[in-house]
Amino acid sequence: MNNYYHRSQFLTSAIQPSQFPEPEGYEVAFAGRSNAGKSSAINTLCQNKSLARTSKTPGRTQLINFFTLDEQRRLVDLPGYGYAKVPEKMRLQWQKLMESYLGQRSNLCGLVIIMDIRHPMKDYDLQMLDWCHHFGTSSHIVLTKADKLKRGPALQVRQDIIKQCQQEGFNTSVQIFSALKNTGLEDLQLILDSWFELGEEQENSLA
Ligand SMILES: Nc1nc2c(ncn2[C@@H]2O[C@H](COP(=O)(O)OP(=O)(O)O)[C@@H](O)[C@H]2O)c(=O)[nH]1
Ligand SMILES: [Mg+2]
Repeated sequence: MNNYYHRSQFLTSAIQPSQFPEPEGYEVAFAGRSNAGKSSAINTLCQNKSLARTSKTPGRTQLINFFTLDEQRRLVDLPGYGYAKVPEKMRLQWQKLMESYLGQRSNLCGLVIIMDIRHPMKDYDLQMLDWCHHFGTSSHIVLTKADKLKRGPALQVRQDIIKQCQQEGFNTSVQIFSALKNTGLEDLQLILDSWFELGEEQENSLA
């Protein structure tokens, strides 16, 4: 396992594209519905309980948070979506910010889509998969809170989603995860490692 996950540090927050840091090194971004367990997954990945803030009430902050792992690698916490009470104006702001990040970020090497295993593949999750398909971005689905289901049913949800993605033409991988039990931590790190490596290889082949 690569230890750079344990060296994570907050870099900066952006509320609009002009505040994005220079696209240096490689970034892996995390998206997910509010309250799906995105911040908890990032904290578990980095084994740092206070890195990304977690809360019991769905947040309204429309910020993109950037974290560094080392000089070459970053994690990006995208604003949560699908919170029913968000006014239309905020939803449009969210849409614009997400599109400008996902559509234009030159050093983005993959998107992790966090879903509550009990409520997977909702509208906005499908929109994320659609965007990845459209922009040619690698994607990985993390079915979190797997501790809420028995192992058999949890694996069945994963199988069903793999099948659904094949039918829709989405080229994505799918895993189960639990921030509470550290389930699937290594699987997630291996996917991210491979994306970071691929990014480096592609850059070297252009040089
Ligand atoms: N049982 C269980 N609860 C979790 C897990 N991950 C997150 N939660 C809880 O779900 C709620 C939302 O988590 P958070 O990480 O803040 O979600 P975010 O809005 O997607 O960033 C919090 O109360 C967490 O404690 C998990 O793997 N298992
Ligand atoms: Mg969060």
